[in-house]
Amino acid sequence: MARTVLITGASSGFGEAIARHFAAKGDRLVLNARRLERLKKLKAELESSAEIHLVPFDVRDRQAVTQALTNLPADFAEVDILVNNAGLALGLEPAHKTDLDDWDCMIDTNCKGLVYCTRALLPGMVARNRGHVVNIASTAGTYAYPGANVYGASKSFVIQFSANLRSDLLGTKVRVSCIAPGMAETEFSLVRFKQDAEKAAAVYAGKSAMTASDIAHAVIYATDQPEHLNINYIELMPVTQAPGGLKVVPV
Ligand code: NDP
Ligand code: 8X3
Repeated sequence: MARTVLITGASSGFGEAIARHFAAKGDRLVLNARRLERLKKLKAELESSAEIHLVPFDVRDRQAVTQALTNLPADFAEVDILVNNAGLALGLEPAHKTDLDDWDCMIDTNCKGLVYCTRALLPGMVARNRGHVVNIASTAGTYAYPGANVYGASKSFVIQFSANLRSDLLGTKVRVSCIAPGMAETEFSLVRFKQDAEKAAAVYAGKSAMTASDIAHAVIYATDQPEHLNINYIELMPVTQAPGGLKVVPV
């Protein structure tokens, strides 16, 4: 039976790939991002295989999130799967040199936006005793690297929020999964380096990074399990990436 899947950040990268994978299964989609033109293009492309409704809001806008998600059209209102994917990193400067506005934006998007979307849809899932929240974290939420400062911390928040949600929902049939990817080639670095395409391309050059489709496969795996089974956490990296170990340097 077709499920209703709401994906935030569906205008590029993982979100777009996740939308394509669910559409191919014939699921009903509610797609969010700020860039409406991109969402419209994706809708036009996928609507031969899936019913699609667009909700173009900024996840940082609490009122807009609540308004859109608690007033979905009847055919899309019973969301079975929420994929909290919208997010970003800004900058790679050490903590003492970063722009505080970048930190605000990452916390507002990656943490607050994710909880606004979750909070808006959870009551319906619990009332129906059916649903699945899939949160996109990052390996940066577990392994430190220079310049990850607030980005990594925001993803630690996502990992712990997912675990705590699961505790709150114990006793219901609502599932929670957290997917933590390492390096994947999307527009992520273009956003991190504020549209510097050369700098962004250098991140991936010769690295055989994962693709957005690799991450979509993990989301599909987590959401296709039988209803008695909860995938708590999936961490995935390209073969070319591994945690770096502890360092000691003279000061
Ligand atoms: P992209 O930049 O390609 O996609 C990010 C998506 O998030 C876009 O659709 C963007 O849409 C949306 N978005 C950003 N801010 C907002 C906002 N305020 N409101 C609504 N939508 C927003 O990057 P990825 O696909 O790589 O990133 C997706 C998620 O995966 C992020 O949470 C990222 O942190 C995480 N991640 C990425 C990894 C990577 O290596 N690429 C690895 C691990 C995790 P729009 O601009 O139109 O609003
Ligand atoms: C994105 C992956 O390694 O650039 O979350 O932080 S990384």
